[in-house]
Formats: sequence, C-alpha cells, structure tokens
Amino acid sequence: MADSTSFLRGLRGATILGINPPVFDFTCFDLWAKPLGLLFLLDALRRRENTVFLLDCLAEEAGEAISFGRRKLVRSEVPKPTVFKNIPRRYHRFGLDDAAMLRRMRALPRPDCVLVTSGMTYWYEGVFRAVELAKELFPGVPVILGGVYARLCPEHAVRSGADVVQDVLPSIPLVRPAMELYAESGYAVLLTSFGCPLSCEYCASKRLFPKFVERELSETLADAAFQFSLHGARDAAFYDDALLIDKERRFYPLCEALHSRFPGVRYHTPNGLHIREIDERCAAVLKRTGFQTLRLSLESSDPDVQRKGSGKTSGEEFRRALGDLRRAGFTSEQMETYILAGLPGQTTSSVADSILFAESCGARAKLAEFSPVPGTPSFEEAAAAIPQLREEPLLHNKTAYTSFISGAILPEELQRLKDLTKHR
Ligand code: B12
Ligand code: SF4
Repeated sequence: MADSTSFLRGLRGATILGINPPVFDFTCFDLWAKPLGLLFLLDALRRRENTVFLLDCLAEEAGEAISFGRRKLVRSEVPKPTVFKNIPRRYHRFGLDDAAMLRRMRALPRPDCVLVTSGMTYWYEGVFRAVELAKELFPGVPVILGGVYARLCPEHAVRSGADVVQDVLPSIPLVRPAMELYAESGYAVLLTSFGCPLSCEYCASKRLFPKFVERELSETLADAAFQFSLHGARDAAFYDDALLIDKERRFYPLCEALHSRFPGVRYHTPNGLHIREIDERCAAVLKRTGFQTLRLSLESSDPDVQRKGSGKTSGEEFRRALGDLRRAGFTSEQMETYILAGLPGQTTSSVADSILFAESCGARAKLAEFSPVPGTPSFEEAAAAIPQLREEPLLHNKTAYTSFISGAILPEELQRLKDLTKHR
C-alpha cells in the first residue's frame, strides 16, 4: 500500500478508526487544540459511506473546566527520555494511558483501517504508542500515519511501525471537521485557509502547505453553524496562519455573517495575527464580532529578527495597531503578544528589549520558545551547530531547546525574561 491517498480514496463501506495520540512533554495546555486535519479526513471518509470512529486521547477523560470552553488535560508523570535526563523539569504523559486506550479500542468494532495523526515533531513518543497499541490489538489491519510530524520527519516516522507514512498532503477534498465524533466539545475550531503567503525563516507553513489555499466563505460558515449546533459551544478558535490576509474580501464578510448568525459567540486566535493588517476598521470588526483572546505576532522588535520573519511587521506598526485595538475596546489582558526566544543568533538582550517594547505599547508579552522545525532555514542554521537535531526530533522540544539543548539562553536568564513578562 505505497500510495495511501488512492487507498483512502478507494475505501467504501469500511470501518475506520482515527487516533489523536497522547502527548509526552514537559507542559501541554489546551489552547483550543483539536486534531483538525484528522477530523477533516474522517469527515471526507464518512461521506464516502464509511463508518468512522475517533479516539482522541487528549479529549477523552479531560480534566476540570477552564476558561472559554476548554478543559485541563489529565496527566501523569513519566520517566524522562534519556536525551532529557539532565533537564531539571518533570515530564508527563498527557491524555489517556495505555490501559485506557486499549479499553476504548476494545469497545469499538474491529476497524478495516487505522489513521493516526501527529502534531509537533517532538511529540512522536505518543504517536509510536498509538501505532504500537493499534497493531497489537488489530493485527493485520493497516495503520496509516499522517499529520505534521509525519510530513516534516518522514524518515524518522517510518520507525513508528505504521504501514504507511503519509508525507504529502492527501488529495482528498476536505469538507468539514467531524466534530460530531466528540461526546462533548466546549468549543468550535475554524479554518478559512490553508497555509500562508509569507515565508518566515523559522516556520514550516510553506513546507506543509506549499500554496496558500482559501476556503469558500460558505464552507467556514457551514462549519461554524454545524459545530455551534452540536454541543452548545459558545467559543471558537481560528487555526489560520494568515487570517487577516486580504481582509476586505475574506475576513470582513465572514465576520459580518458570523456576527449576524451567531451572536454572543467568543472568538480566539491562538495562532498569532498579522499586525500590519490591523487598522482602525479591522480592530472595530474584531471587537464587534466578539473576538476575546487575540494573539499578536510581533515576535521581536529587533530589525534583524524581524527580517527573518519576512519583515511582516515593524515596531511602529505594532504601536499603531495596539492603539487601534485599545480604542476599539480591547484590554491588555486580551492582547497577548508573542515574543520569540531562542532563535539561532538571537541574544538575550534582544528578547528583553522586545518584551519591554511590547509592554511599553500596552500589550502583554508572551514568550514563544523557539522550536527548530525541519525544512526551514532556521532549522538548518541550528542543525549546523547541533547535528543531532536531524536524528532526534525530541530535541526540537520548545521547553528543552533554548535553555538546555542549544544553551542560547541559560535557564536563569530565561526565567528572568519570563518574570519580565509578568512585571506590569
Ligand atoms: C493551529 C496550530 C497550533 C495550535 C494547536 C494545534 C493542535 N491541534 O495541536 C496552537 C496555537 C496551540 C499551536 C501551538 C504551538 N505550535 Co503550532 N501550529 C498550528 C498550525 C498553524 C496549524 C495546524 C493545523 O491544525 N493545520 C490545519 C490542518 C487541517 O492541517 P494538518 O493538521 O497539517 O493536517 C493535514 C495533513 O497533515 C493531513 N493529516 C492530518 N492528520 C492525518 C492523519 C492521516 C492518517 C493522514 C493520511 C493525513 C493526515 O490532513 C490535513 C489536511 O491535508 C501549524 C502550522 C501549519 N500551517 O500547519 C503550526 C505548527 C504545527 N506549530 C508549530 C509550533 C512551533 C508551535 C509552538 C511550539 C509555538 C510556540 N513556540 O509556542 C506551540 C507548541 C504547543 C506545545 N504545547 O508544545 C510548528 C511545528 C513545530 C514542530 N517542531 O513540530 C508548526 C508547523 C508551525 C511552524 N512554526 O512551523 N499550534
Ligand atoms: S507569517 Fe506566520 S505563518 Fe506565515 S510564514 Fe511567517 S510565521 Fe509562518
């Protein structure tokens, strides 16, 4: 089964199990995270007369409710992998344990095919567990592995034991996420486009989605209507890389329709917004539509770092956008601003200056620790100094990389930078 796309396209009347694996990491929060790619795929397969099931190891047995429709993830401490043994931090498994996964899978009909998705490259331990358990329980059933890790590290992903690693975009029309497979979901996830027209040196968006592809406005609206009808969700998160690009033609009409059809819904942008696109009108539209949590992609106030980020914003544009957002009624708490830390060549003082600059404009700075992503210029730069990055994706871990793997910012310095973001 070398070509999984034609295999998947050919499936009719089959029983298919999709798995979102547990996560092994130092920390993990539900920033409105759902396995959107897998949910699209399961929906497409269901429309072809297949019966689909979902085992989302992060969502099942989730913990107490937190803000905006989310829940805490359940976790248990696990031994650290050898590469992390000198890191003085606890390591956890988030989501279901093996016994619970097996129990859930045993309760389902035997599938004809198992689809395992993957997120961050450094989350492959959970992916390997999912493949192994599926193989153990359903011998002879093909297991296909796809998602971000599979696409960025296909050679490593082969070691999972999956029968096929899907390392290209599956060419199957993706209609809407199969959110009905959740017994309960406190929020909706929305996507108006795939990919991004820009090419920042540290980002894999172009590699994952070589072309920026817009979805029809009606598709996003249908997704929203369907998800809001399901479990009474009153929150929705956008996953777009470039939500505001061409905003007059795409975003404004969408907001108009969302506002009139779904009053009272709170919207969130966990993935940063392009600051250059935010002007007086845009800020007013965001406010009127019901956006609650804005993440803004300043990333740095240092022109050298800004260049690596496609020159997508300047300090002045940020200051102006913040003013517009404030006048529209957004508070500092609602406008967290991502500041990158740990990029190859970036100094601690450059990060500190960026934090102070963001806060001086009235925003709340939030450190985004750098994760080297295979296939990007920044990864190549990082791997020139640390060749093991090519062999061991665990080393891409955002919590481990900056202070402990590259040593770019010492743990005490990183703590001081984090303290700086809390000093208001
Ligand atoms: C939304 C998003 C998030 C969300 C959460 C998403 C989630 N569900 O976990 C949030 C905002 C929380 C997030 C956080 C982070 N993210 Co992020 N995120 C994304 C983003 C923008 C979109 C992912 C997505 O859902 N795409 C839409 C769906 C439809 O596509 P997809 O999942 O790729 O699936 C497609 C195929 O792969 C396929 N598919 C999927 N599953 C399967 C399964 C099978 C069997 C098959 C056949 C096919 C298949 O179908 C889909 C459509 O074709 C990507 C960038 C991108 N453009 O992909 C970055 C990205 C994944 N994130 C990245 C990074 C760096 C981060 C952060 C580390 C940022 C930071 N410094 O804090 C954090 C890490 C969080 C953590 N706990 O460690 C990196 C990857 C890093 C890595 N080493 O792997 C990416 C690639 C962006 C980048 N910078 O290059 N992220
Ligand atoms: S603007 Fe954002 S999504 Fe687009 S390439 Fe740059 S970092 Fe990636």
